[in-house]
Amino acid sequence: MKNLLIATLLGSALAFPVYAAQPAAADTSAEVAAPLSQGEVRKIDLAGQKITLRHGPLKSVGMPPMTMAFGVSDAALLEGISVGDKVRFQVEQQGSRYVVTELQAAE
Ligand SMILES: [Cu+2]
Repeated sequence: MKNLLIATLLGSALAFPVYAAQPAAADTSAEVAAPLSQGEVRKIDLAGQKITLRHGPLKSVGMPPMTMAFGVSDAALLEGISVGDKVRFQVEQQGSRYVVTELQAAE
């Protein structure tokens, strides 16, 4: 009886990682899109590599909705983005600064 129980536990322990690995491998696009926050562009400072966004709640850094300026990790992120655009973005806290690390226009 004990052997049967152990065999069952071992069987399920071995089976789970196999099932878990399949959706994770096939679902990389959803994984990237999920953490993005919603915002609207208020101001773009190309030279200063800054963007002012009116944003919704930012769960990744624990921030309520507001309008504020962010640094941008790469000036190329600002290309093709205009004031008034609705955007999806990702923010990272770097010391006392909040930096946009991902930015894309939202429909
Ligand atoms: Cu904010």
